[in-house]
Amino acid sequence: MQIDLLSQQELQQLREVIVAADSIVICCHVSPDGDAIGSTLAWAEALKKMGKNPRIIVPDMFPDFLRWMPGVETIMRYDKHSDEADALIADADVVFCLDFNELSRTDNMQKALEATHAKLVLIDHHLNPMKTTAMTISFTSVCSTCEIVFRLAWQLGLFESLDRKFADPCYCGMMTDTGGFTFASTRPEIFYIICLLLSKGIDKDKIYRNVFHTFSEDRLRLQGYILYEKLEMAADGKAAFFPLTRADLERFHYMKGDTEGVVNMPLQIKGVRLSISLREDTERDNYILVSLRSVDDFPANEVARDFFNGGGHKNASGGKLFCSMNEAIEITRKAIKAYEDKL
Ligand SMILES: [Mn+2]
Repeated sequence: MQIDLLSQQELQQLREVIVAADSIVICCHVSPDGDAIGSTLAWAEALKKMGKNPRIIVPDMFPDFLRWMPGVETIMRYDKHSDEADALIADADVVFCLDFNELSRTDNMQKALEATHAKLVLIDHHLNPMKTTAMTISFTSVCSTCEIVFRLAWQLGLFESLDRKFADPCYCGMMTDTGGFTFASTRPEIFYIICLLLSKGIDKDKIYRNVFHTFSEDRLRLQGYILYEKLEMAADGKAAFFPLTRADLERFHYMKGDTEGVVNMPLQIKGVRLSISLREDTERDNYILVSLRSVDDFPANEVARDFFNGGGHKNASGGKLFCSMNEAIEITRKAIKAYEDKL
């Protein structure tokens, strides 16, 4: 199995960048997810094996279900410690930018990253990587930044010396970016790498539970309520959508993240190819957040663009509407009708 990603010349360049750096910062995108946190932690472990002492700085809060990962206590939040973080970024020799493709994705950290004299090295798998960096390590067909980090560590010859502090977060990011290996995960390298990570003693079943089985009672009951009371089928059972009002959310003591993933659930119904969620913003009036999911070649991003002031990926898109929920429901029905022949 071919694990190497870089040419010998690129590998040498990366090694030189690392070896020459006295102070290293690793950062990721705003609202960090499993891949963002996992890859920063795993890369930090790899760099430690090269004798470095990198600092991880993330723009803001990350979810509680990532707190079990070894090393999370070393992560500095920019929004809480911006002065200290600014100094670290300004004095860094190298800043590794993980799991994002342009500096605006770091939100409040963008200015500091633009101002630093440090070499910026991108390690990412999103489309359209930024070009302004000292080295751009971008592989858009790789499932996650964690997988890239694994393969870089492997190619740098670090695998033998690494332990669970590397393997746990690395596996976590690969798992979360593929929905537990249910999408974007058919390449055999992924499972070869999992095999290697298992040899480090990771408990993959426990990692799954730590990340995915952490609902509050309210969150699970909200899902049940949505599916039982709110789901509306359309286009002869080939599309489904549901509206969530502020009152709905209040009834189930809504917390940020509680509706995450619910939009995928109608796709479990046989024949459904498009699912749309409409959610009233908790603060702004006449502001509806729209989320779209599809399967196969149905272009959810075109529906998002044409009807919901949005866009995104073919199978996962988003948008927003500035109207009442009743109007939003009408727009949704119209959108599905307009795309019925593609469903
Ligand atoms: Mn990612």
